[in-house]
Amino acid sequence: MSILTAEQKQIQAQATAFVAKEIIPFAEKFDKAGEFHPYLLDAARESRIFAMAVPMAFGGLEYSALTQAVVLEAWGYGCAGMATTLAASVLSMDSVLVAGTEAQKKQFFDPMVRGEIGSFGLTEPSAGSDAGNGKSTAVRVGDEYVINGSKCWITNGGYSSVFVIYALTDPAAGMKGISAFIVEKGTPGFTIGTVDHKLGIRSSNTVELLFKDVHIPAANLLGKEGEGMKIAMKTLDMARPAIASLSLGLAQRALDECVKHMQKLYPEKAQPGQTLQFKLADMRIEIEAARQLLYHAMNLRDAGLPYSAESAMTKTFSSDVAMKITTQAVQLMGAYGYTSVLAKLMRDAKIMQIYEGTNQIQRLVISRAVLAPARPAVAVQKGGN
Ligand code: COS
Repeated sequence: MSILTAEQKQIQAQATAFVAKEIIPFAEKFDKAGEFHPYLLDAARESRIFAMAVPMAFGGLEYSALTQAVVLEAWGYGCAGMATTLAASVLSMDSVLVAGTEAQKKQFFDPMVRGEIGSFGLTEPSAGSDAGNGKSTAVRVGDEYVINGSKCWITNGGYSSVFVIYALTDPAAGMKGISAFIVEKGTPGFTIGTVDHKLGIRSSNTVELLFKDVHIPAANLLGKEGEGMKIAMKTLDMARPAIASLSLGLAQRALDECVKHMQKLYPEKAQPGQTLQFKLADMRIEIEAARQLLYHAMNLRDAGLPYSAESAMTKTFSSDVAMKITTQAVQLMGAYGYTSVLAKLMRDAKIMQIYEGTNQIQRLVISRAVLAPARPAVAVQKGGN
C-alpha cells in the first residue's frame, strides 16, 4: 500500500508517463554514444520539472522532499544518466535554499524556471571524500571576489547556466575558510575542461571546471565568509536521498525487466523454479524496504525534523540494494542479462555507491550519529505537495 497522497500519486503518474514517452525510448542511444541529451531539457520545459525544488514565490513547483523523491524514482527507472541531470541540478539549488538571500534565489532560480540547469562545484582532485581539503581560492578585491582553481567530476557543468562553487576565502583557516559562491556561465576566465567518459550514467555530463582570475560580484557570496563547509554539508543532507531515489528506480526496473523476460520464457502455466521465484521475492522485499526508508527520511525532512543520519542511511541502503539487485538480475538472466538493458542498469548502479559521498562516507556520518547526540534540524523551506 502506498502512503502517497492523491496529489502525489497524480504527480507520480505524470512523471511515469513522461519517462515512458521521453526517456525510455532514447536512453540506450545516449548511453551508447556517451553523449548528453539536450532534447530532454526541451521536452521537460513545459512541465517546469527542473524547477520542482524552486519555491512557488520564485515561479517553481515547490514540491515537498517526498514528492521530489517520487519524481526522481520515476526518472531513475527510465535512465539513471538522465535522472542524474535532474538530481544534480536540484543539488545545486539546495545550497541556495540553505543560504541564499531573496535576490540570490531570484538570480539562481530564474534560469531553473526557464528550464535551464545548474551545477554544484565542491569536489577537487585533493577534495573528494575529504571535502574540506579544496585548494581553489576566492580573494576579495573591492566589491568583487576573484576565483582561481579548478573543480572536477562536476555533473551538468558543460550545460549549466548557474553554478554554486566552493572556494577558500581564508586558506590559512582550512575548512573553516571555505565559502560558497554563485558563478554564472560565461563569466570571463571560467571555462570547461576535460569531459569524463564513464562506466555508467553515460548520458549525464561530467566535466572539469577551470577558474582563471574569474571576477564575480561580492553579492554572489552565499551566507558569510567561512560558512561554506556547513552550507555544503546541509546541501548534501538534502541531496543524498535523490541518489536513493535513482537507485530505487534502477532496482525496480531490474526486477520488472526480469519478470518481463521470464514471462516471455515461461508460457502461461509453467513457472520458473523455486530458486528463481525466491530470488524475485527477496528483490521485492529489499526494494520495498529501501522505499520505506527513503519515504521515512523524506517525511522527517518535510516535517522539519533532523534527518541527516537518515539521509545517509537511505542513500547507502538504496544504492547497495540497487547494486546487488542489478548484479543479480544480470546473473539470473544469463546471456540475456549481459546483453540487454539489465547490463546498463548494472553499470549505472555502481556510481550510486560512489557519488554525493561514497557509502563509506555515509557510514562515517551514520556512525557519528550513533555515537553522538543528534544535530539540530536544518532550516529549509517546507514544500507544498
Ligand atoms: N549539517 C550542518 N553542519 C554540519 C553537518 C550537517 N549535516 N555535518 C557537518 N557539519 C559541520 C560540522 O559541525 C563542522 O562545523 P564546526 O566545526 O563549526 O562544528 C563542519 O561542518 C565540518 O564538519 P566535520 O567536522 O564533521 O568535518 P570532517 O572533515 O570531520 O568530515 C565529512 C566531513 C567526511 C562528513 C565530509 O567531508 C563529507 O561529507 N565528505 C564527502 C563529501 C561528498 O559527499 N562529496 C560529494 C560531492 S557531490 S557529488
